[in-house]
Amino acid sequence: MKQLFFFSLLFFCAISDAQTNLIKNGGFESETLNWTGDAATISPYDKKTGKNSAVINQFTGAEWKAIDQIVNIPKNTYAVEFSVWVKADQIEGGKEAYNAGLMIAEFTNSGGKKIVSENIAQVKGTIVWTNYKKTVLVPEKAQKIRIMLALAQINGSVFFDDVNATALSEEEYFKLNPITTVPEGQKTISTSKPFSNGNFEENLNSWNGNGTISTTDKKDGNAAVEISSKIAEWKAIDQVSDINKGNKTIEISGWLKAKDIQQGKDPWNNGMFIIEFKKDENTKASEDQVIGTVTGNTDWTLFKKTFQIPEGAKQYRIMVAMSVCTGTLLADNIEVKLSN
Ligand SMILES: [Ca+2]
Ligand SMILES: [Ca+2]
Repeated sequence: MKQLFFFSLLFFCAISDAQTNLIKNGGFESETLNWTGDAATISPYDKKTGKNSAVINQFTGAEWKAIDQIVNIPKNTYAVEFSVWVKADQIEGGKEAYNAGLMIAEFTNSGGKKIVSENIAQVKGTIVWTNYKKTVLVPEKAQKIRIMLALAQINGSVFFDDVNATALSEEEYFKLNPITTVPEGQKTISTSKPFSNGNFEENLNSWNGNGTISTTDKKDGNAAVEISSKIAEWKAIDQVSDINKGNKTIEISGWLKAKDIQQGKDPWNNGMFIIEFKKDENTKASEDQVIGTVTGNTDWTLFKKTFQIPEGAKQYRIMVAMSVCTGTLLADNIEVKLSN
């Protein structure tokens, strides 16, 4: 009994841990504990929740004034959802857009070297308490996040409360941010057949959509598929194949390469390799699942995943997509293994 209790406690911790705020004392209820720097003071009069908020005031000089906190990114974190409540009082002037009240999330490697920096909130003038939210994909090699609350070389007052950073696993992330694929009406009618021509040696045979064949840049053989987009729109190739009775799992692998892919408005607006399970032509058997994503410039990279086939799924659609982003995506050697 004792042991059972111990295990359920562990299980409970594992679940709740994924959803907890990575930031300590984000509501400033313990004044400025856990925060570094002396630029902020506690405001018990003007706050969003609880007893306190933190305020950074500056009346002359327009210097950089900030407090910060460094947090570790938990293992298997795919994205971090940031949220903060901000209020501004007379933040005026400043030549640059970043001369503002700011919350910045800087992803760093283990040595503290900056990989990428994202503005979560950026406020000017006078505004009432407003919630700012942004989800950022964790860049490769990122180990820590430095959260900065700042008045960036400008005069005025900025208040912060309920600073939050929640780590999301890949599954949690895509549950919260389901991928919007091409409208059903635009999809071509599927025909019953096994998956084929994943190596693009027969050009675009078996595939639907807007790809071209690349014979200069390929992983293997003579050809790969290339999907290029100059404007941020959905551009993809896809192939629908049958699931046989008794199939329980499906393993999908394929090679992707990104050339100058600029992420679109949403974090998943990248080069993507996706599987969709279907009950019939118009009904999905589950949310779309991601096999891999690429952005920027990458070399040929192998992505491989195994999925349980959802209840009632009769077909699967494999998509290689430029998901509302610009640049060029290449794919080659896509393989599928169904097993019972
Ligand atoms: Ca508070
Ligand atoms: Ca090939």
